[in-house]
Amino acid sequence: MIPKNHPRYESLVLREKIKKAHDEGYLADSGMIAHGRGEAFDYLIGEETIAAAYEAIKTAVATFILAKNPVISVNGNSIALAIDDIINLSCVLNGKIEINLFYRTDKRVKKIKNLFKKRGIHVLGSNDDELLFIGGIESSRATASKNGTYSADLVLVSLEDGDRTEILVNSGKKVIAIDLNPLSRTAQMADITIVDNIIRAIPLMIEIAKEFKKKDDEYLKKIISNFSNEENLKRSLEYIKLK
Ligand code: PTJ
Repeated sequence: MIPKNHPRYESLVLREKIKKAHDEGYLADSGMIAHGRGEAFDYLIGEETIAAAYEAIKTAVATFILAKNPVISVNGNSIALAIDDIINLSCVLNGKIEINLFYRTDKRVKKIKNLFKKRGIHVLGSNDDELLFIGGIESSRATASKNGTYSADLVLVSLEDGDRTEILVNSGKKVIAIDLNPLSRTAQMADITIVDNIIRAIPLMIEIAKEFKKKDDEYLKKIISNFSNEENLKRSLEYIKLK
């Protein structure tokens, strides 16, 4: 039981969620380590959405709205922290949800699929789906649903190791990454990187999506054309250095 007045209450609650997901068998063992890395970077940005991230979020939402077949890719960590927000985002933005695991086992896939099923949501990427493979990815992350990632024009990835984003980008897909580490391979290779905690980024995306859905395409295209991921990542790094 974490006392509510503990100065690190929020952070400890997230740790509990990660631990629970591990106990329930759908979070990879390494997911604990990945969470710790995220915590460290979150500390460095002051555990708040910085201005650069806010801009990346706006660009990400504009790009998402203009996409034809967008997919939200989920893994053990993203589900443990943000399953309900991810479902809300997929509803607001009409995005499919697809399971994509680095440490893929039938057991983990089944458990994650059931978490969505309990909430009335059908997910792609399970063993019942028509699965294809994206060439050049050596890990299980190569798995791609025929109607999802394989044919998607946009993939939102989060809390991911770095073996997929570059290949997705090179195959012509737009990639939006949520990653607290601006130096990670995923962050560097994505088209749009949101350097923020998934637990803050997704609710903000939902809020902005509701507003942007009322805008015309020209408005959205202007936001996209004013954005440079390289510049944005530099701003995040500067923020960390100067803090
Ligand atoms: O569930 P699986 O099998 O797909 O495995 C997932 C893990 C997370 C184990 C795997 O993808 C992995 O090892 O990831 P990495 O290489 O540790 O990368 C995870 C990235 O997510 C790091 O750059 C972290 O800084 C970042 N991260 C961690 N927690 C958060 C985060 N980014 C945003 N919000 C967080 N809460």
